[in-house]
Amino acid sequence: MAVTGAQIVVELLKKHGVEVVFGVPGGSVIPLYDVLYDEKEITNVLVGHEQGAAHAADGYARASGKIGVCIATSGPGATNLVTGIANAQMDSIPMLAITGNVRTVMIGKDAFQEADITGITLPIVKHSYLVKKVEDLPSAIVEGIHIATTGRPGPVLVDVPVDMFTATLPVLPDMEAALPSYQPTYKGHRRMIELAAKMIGEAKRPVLYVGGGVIRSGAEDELAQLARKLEIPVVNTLMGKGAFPETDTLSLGMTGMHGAAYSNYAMNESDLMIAVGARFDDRVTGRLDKFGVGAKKIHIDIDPAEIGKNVQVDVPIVGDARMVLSELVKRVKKCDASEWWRQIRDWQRQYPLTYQQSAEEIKPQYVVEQIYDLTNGEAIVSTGVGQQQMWAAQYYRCKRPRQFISSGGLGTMGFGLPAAIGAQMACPGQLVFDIDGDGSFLMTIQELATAVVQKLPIKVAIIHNTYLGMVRQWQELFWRRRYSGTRLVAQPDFVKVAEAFGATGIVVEKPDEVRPALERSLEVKDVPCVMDFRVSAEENVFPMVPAGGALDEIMTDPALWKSVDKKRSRKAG
Ligand SMILES: Cc1ncc(C[n+]2csc(CCOP(=O)(O)OP(=O)(O)O)c2C)c(N)n1
Ligand SMILES: [Mg+2]
Repeated sequence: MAVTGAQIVVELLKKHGVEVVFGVPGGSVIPLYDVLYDEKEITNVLVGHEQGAAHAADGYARASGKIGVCIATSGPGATNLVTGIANAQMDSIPMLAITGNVRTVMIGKDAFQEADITGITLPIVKHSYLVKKVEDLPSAIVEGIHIATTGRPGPVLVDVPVDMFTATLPVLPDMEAALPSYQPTYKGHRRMIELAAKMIGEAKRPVLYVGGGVIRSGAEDELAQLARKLEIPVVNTLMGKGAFPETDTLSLGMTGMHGAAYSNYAMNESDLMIAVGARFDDRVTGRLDKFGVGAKKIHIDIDPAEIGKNVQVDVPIVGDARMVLSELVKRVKKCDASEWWRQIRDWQRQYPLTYQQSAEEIKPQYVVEQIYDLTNGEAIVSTGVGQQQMWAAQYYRCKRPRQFISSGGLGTMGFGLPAAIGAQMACPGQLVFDIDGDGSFLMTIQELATAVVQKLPIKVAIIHNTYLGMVRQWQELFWRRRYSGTRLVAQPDFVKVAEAFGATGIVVEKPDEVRPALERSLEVKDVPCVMDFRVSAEENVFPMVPAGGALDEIMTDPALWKSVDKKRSRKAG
């Protein structure tokens, strides 16, 4: 019996293990939605805005390790996906975005709801297809999934004119992706691995610098073996949270602009950096000409384009982190890093990650600490973007991969709630917290309806500081407190908003109400619980490497102790 393009898409999604799709229908995708209507094996999640669909697919992928799928109609539906696609591209998230388009004969005629979405997204996808013949539809889906999920993962867009959904093929082709020119390198070069092992053997102040690539590759066990065998410090990026347990004595936690001072000092003073699945992002390196000048560098990455992109390295190893680490670990011996550890422990004592507690005002860091304590560090945590994201990263220490779901590369406000929806769909039995900003939350607040319909017991902790706080912090420190456009003057009553959507809302105004509110939220089943934490308005995220500064120019909270670099912080303040 003949099959339609829409049936082909759905059958191939099922064949590749897709269990949930997020989207909004429209004229160009009605045939696809019509097939989904009868489909038992795929949950069809209607979201409020296509950006929410892309972020939910992204959150689903991050939490599950599987591909996330989103669907949008032609024109505005497709363009609404753009931010979410760019977000997935920057953080290497496997995603399939299926868009409808106007009929093939109408393409290029400025037809109603026509947008050149393959053109628009060209720089922000790993690959894309515009299907012009129904014969090409099966390979576009199969190859698309293959490309999105292999090598360095990323988003693939398949744009399908509506008549391709209704056109038929005599049978559903049984096919595998055949892409001779796309062959990612998984196995690291043996000679390079040997060189790396030798370099590690000679190092006195080595540091393992691990990023999201470790999580994408599933290399956490191999990484832990290497770290434990060598007994050397491990720092992680924002994306690398959970790649190595941040609770481990070898872990120095997050490095970079808002990483712990000791973690940044360790990076800067090291004589050997072993970068694994990390890309020397500017938020990690700070000023490049002062970054790790005394360190040799080994760079393990599956994407050859990352090697030497920002930083020249001594030993490049192109390959899959898991495969490379498992080879490397066989060839190394324990390092003698006792002197180095003495120095690091000293820094840890001198510059701990800390903040000033208050009995009157709720400190945002305290809220995160309490969430951490109550959930025993086991929850899945998504975030918005801004100060709250950095406090979540600093104070919610992650024990396992896929636990921390945050927009790293693009820094997309509004990511938190839809990403939490995707994560909760992927992990129904687990506790999911969205630690969000008052500004960020508003950007995709409509997805509360999605969470209510799907009966998702997500806990939303709004760090309500009445500011676009991170921008305000920069204005305070570097722009003479000229708070232009950063005061959120007319925030809605978040409790009423939550209730209007059919969720539970709790307002929290005093420090001693924080814990009881969180405990109450755990009792809320089947609907989201929105907690409005009225926190101190002008709290800053410290420590901080000023943009463009070197890692050793890190500023600590002037109120806590004498700044590491007094001159700089006085000037900035
Ligand atoms: C979509 C988007 N627009 C603008 C920005 C720039 N930006 C970065 S942080 C920030 C403030 C975020 O405010 P809020 O969500 O309240 O978080 P807070 O910093 O107060 O914790 C802004 C506007 C961004 N990252 N994303
Ligand atoms: Mg805010």
